[in-house]
Amino acid sequence: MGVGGVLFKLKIMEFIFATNNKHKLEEVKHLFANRKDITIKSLAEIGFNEEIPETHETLSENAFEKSEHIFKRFNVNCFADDTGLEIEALNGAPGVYSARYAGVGCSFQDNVNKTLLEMKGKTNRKARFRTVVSLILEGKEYQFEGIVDGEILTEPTGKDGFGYDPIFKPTGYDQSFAEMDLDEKNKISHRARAFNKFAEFLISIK
Ligand code: ITT
Repeated sequence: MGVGGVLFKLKIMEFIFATNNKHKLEEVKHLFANRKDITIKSLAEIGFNEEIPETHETLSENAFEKSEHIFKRFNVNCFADDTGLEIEALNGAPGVYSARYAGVGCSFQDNVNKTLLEMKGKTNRKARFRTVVSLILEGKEYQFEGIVDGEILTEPTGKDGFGYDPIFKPTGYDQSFAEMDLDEKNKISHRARAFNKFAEFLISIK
């Protein structure tokens, strides 16, 4: 029973996050930690241990491919995130190929090393992270985009985060993403911006 005898009924929405990236899962769970009406489950929690195909050349198509894969298999509300680091001096590379920039099966460190090599001597260091979230809610798809501008550092700095975080410094800050804790990164990151739109959308349809 709620205040003043009014019965408040909290409608809890459950989503599967179609990702095999444990860092993304941690960031997004942290972002929604205060939203008691939203439950996020990992693929492991529903017993799915396979790779999800990513066969397209845009973040938008790949994000949809991932969410659709899980929706078709489990018929549940779910979402996926496809993210790319887009570097101006490299004509937008690694972009949609960010996960395998240094080759299939490469590590985060390999990708960082390759990026630093490609950027050697380049004075234009402008870059941005872009995330596209594909949400499938009751069988219908919705997308949300988040972007953060910044620059590529000349050497890795910081130990937190994942992927390209040690070489990305967001505009207006003097720390790399890898020097920020989860709370700080979640205030400004591409992923947080996309998921804030996602959260606003869920409120708007309630
Ligand atoms: P899923 O597809 O299973 O979600 P993934 O790691 O393959 O996981 P992406 O296809 O979106 O994810 O690949 C994006 C790559 O870009 C990822 O592997 C990281 O190397 C990098 N990346 C994504 N988000 C990042 C972030 O917030 N900070 C630093 N690097 C990031």
